Amino acid sequence: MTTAYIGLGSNLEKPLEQIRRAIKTLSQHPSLHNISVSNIYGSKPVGPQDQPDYVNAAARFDTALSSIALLDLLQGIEQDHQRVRERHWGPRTLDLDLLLYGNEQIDLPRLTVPHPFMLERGFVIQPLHDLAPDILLANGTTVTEQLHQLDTSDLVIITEE
Ligand code: A4P
Ligand code: MG
Repeated sequence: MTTAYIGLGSNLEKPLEQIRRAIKTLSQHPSLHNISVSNIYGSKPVGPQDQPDYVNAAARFDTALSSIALLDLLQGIEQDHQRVRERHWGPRTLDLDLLLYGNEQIDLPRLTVPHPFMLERGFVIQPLHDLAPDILLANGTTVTEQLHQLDTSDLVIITEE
């Protein structure tokens, strides 16, 4: 079993419902065990500003799936949400990013882990902090220390787990 962390994001088609539905799907999946979910946050878009605000969260679970099989599963759930992806860093109904897969460093054409932009993104690090404040990130700092480097003033808690 490997412990994995994922980031969830949505800013189209009732984002909070998208995130809640994705959490339910993940919780009920037979290959994902001991799932825990962060608080759910509202956040301002990073990247193009002419798009709606996001809803973001993170989840942790244990799985016997390989990293690629897990990516397939996550992309399948994105498809089930009829994800529309119009442009890079643009609006989407559901985005599931594999943040961490155990301590593995993965560099495949389809998969880079740890997720390349996670360290600089408050909307990733804040929910990750809810789940695992003390784990070490790729740059050698804890999630708590990394959080203190970031501006999280645009984040608001929508629901507390
Ligand atoms: N891929 C490689 N590594 C991974 C990984 N660790 N997890 C590949 C998931 N996918 C990974 O992803 C493109 C390809 O990346 C996939 O086919 C997969 O094989 P995508 O999500 O389809 O592409 P994208 O959305 O155009 O780009 P990207 O880089 O995934 O966008 P991000 O980084 O997800 O950013 N602002 C706020 N406040 N909240 C957000 O959630 N999200 C984005 C999207 C921009 N701004 C945001 C938010
Ligand atoms: Mg993505």
